[in-house]
Amino acid sequence: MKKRLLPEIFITAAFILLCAAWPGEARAAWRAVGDVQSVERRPDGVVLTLTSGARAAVTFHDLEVIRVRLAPRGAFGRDFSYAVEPKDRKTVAAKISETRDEISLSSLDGTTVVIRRRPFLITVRDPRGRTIVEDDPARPHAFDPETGEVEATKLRPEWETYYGFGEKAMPMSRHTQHLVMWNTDTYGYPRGLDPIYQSIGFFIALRHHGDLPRAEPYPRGHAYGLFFDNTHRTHFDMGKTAPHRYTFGAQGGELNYYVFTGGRERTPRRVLQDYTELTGRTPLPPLWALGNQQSRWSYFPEARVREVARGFRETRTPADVIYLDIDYMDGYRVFTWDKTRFPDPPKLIGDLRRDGFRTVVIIDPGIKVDMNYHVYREGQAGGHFVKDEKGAEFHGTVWPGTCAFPDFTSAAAREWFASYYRRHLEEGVAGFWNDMNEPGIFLSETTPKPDIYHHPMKTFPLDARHAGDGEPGTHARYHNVYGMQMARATFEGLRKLRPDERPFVLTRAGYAGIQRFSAVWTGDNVASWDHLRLSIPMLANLGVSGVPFVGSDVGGFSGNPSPELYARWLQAAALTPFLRSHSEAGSNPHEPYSFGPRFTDINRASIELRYRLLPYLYSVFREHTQTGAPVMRPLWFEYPADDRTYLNEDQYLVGRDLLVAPVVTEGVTKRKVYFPRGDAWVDWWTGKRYEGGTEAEVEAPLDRLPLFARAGAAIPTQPVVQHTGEMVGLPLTLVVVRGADGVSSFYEDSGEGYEHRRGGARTTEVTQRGNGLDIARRGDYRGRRVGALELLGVGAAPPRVLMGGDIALAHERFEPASGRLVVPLPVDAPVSFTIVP
Ligand code: MIG
Repeated sequence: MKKRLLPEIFITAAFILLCAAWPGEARAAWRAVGDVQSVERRPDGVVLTLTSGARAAVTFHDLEVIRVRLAPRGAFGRDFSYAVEPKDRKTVAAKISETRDEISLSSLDGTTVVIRRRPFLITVRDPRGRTIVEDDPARPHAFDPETGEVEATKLRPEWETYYGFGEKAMPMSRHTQHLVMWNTDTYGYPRGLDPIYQSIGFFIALRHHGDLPRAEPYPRGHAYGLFFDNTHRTHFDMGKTAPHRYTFGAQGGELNYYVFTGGRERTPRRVLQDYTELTGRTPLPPLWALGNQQSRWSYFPEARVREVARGFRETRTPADVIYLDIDYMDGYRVFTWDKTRFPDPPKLIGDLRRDGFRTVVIIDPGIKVDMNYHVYREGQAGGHFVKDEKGAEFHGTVWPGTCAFPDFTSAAAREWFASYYRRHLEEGVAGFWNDMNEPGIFLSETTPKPDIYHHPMKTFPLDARHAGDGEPGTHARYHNVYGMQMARATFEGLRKLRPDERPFVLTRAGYAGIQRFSAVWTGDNVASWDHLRLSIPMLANLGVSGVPFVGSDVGGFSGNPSPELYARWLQAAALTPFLRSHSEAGSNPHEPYSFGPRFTDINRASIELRYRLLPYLYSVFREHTQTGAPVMRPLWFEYPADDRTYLNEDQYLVGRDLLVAPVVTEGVTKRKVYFPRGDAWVDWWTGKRYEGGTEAEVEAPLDRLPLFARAGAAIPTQPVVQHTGEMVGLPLTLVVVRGADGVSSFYEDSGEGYEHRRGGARTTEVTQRGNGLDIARRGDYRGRRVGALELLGVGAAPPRVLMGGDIALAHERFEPASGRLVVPLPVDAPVSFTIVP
């Protein structure tokens, strides 16, 4: 590799110039796509030739999903996408009609696309003829023939808010923001920095309709979704430049986007269901991966790892996973061990496993250029590395020094790389953590930490060459999928090597569809209150971008949290889908038991709460596999008719039934909580009832996470365990939230493997109607018995619970302070109860 050691000042100047010269300003070469010249009918839509020479295909991808493809030079590329889950697709018939001015396509359910001919403009209408989204007539689809850039602009109604876009260090709604997709290693990213690690060009638009006539059959919030599937550097201007429009575009490739109308419901739920039908869902993770995870850069040597594990068990702080960061390797060579620090990995991993800990190790993409290193030698011999513009092996500097990089856009390279996981699996490693896969590289040997956020040299040169799975292309084209394809290599490799186990993969970079392969963490955050606050909109928006298994480094990766900040962070994160503490080398210890005895108790309680609720959390993961709904949900996702939820970003829902309102401000012991309209909520700790559509100030002493359960719900819980291995056979306690009728269900299977796909699963449905409580079961899996009912929110005079219609249950226990009536059930308890007030 040419060593390009530019003086810092020059780098900074180049960076500023680069920003200033970014497109959008000089529009001289831009051309509108023009008028419709000819129409070619297809079963699912039309292909249009436009006067600029561009061609557009407007088709129905599904009844309520419209696809627009626009090739500026008139020739469509191969129809291939890394985002779209490969599966057989039915063709959706479109009814096509033409007039002098318009072409209109309708699907069976009445969703309609109206295409204006002069110039080419698209409007999407719902089955009742109302506009969902339309092009801005002042800015038709356009392209720049010199640079290859493409762009589309839609009208933006007042008060339309936007969510999703994957991982952004931004507030809940992204209206009036300008966003860029270009995966970037952004150590210690400040709020607002963009882009960061992930590129997901999907968003959900939500619009409040104000007071509508009574005849209005829809809820007052209407949603639709848009996914721009283009792997080049893309941008989205969501009403920043002009509030009445939004624009999205890319530096190359086709305009290729989908509009999700949300069907008749037009709800966020429906939009996300359709988006995840297209790009896939996260399969059920192994149960242990839902446990508490502990990481650090790095725990070494082996004695330190054992000491940390012991620390958890001795302080009775539950945990399931321990991580090994880069220092376990021999000179940062992936798939090797530092034999001094870790003389006997299988022994260590086996001992940890017997103590209930799984081991996860980090695997980076950089392969040290070293002829004595078998991975490099074999990769070179197989031609598996990314090439430079001349076709020679591309080299860049990362942790090991000079490295070559597997071309994960090649199936052969993916398989080759994945084959090395075999050894680690044999050693007992349970999961893998793919880092630095933006890909990030260092500016030089002397700047080990990438300290300039967006310098173009922080990744491969734009003209480096990739195989592109049969569509060879430059790094400019494939940069944004590199990380996802690495995670895919890992996931698919593990599936093959261990067909009976569910893989656990964690990745930093990704593209739309990453959820099929991996969990995602939000990279190098900071130990600050602001980053704690930011973690909620970041994670919730990842969830509605189709990525459910997400978490942030608890306590903040860089810097040192105060004991209070760490405790509040752990509370806030306790019920997030992926729970992991992680911290930078050189920082103070970040184990939950390392902040003094008082905080050890507080932190233990946060983790215990998670373990109590694991049966519920697991059920919510299962729900994701069925509907695409996220595990961690922003309030508006469930309550789109309540516009007071639209900008809420310091509360979240776990599934449908739990509302979490963490404290994210220093020194505070109360906070305001908004209860979304449409349900009543019961305080988890006091049993106090709050009506939907109201706000209340609640007590939040340092040892309490404000938590509320939806009236009418039934939530499966279990006794505290030290790790998921202790769950087997433990009876469940069903928390029955009083105060409304309702139906909830929870899901059980063995927590590992694939028997659940062959009938080894069970769903339990719990119905509360008036005084009746019924439990119904579906499925063959022999799950755990309900050992007790816990009626929450029962008030001062507790009811009596009768088995069936008559026999009163003995041994009831009433806890007035927590508004709970605990009713132990005999082994042969029936499935119907009467609750007599
Ligand atoms: O250049 O592996 O985001 O979690 O501890 C830093 C060392 C590389 C960045 C990851 C961080 C990890 C660290 N890595």
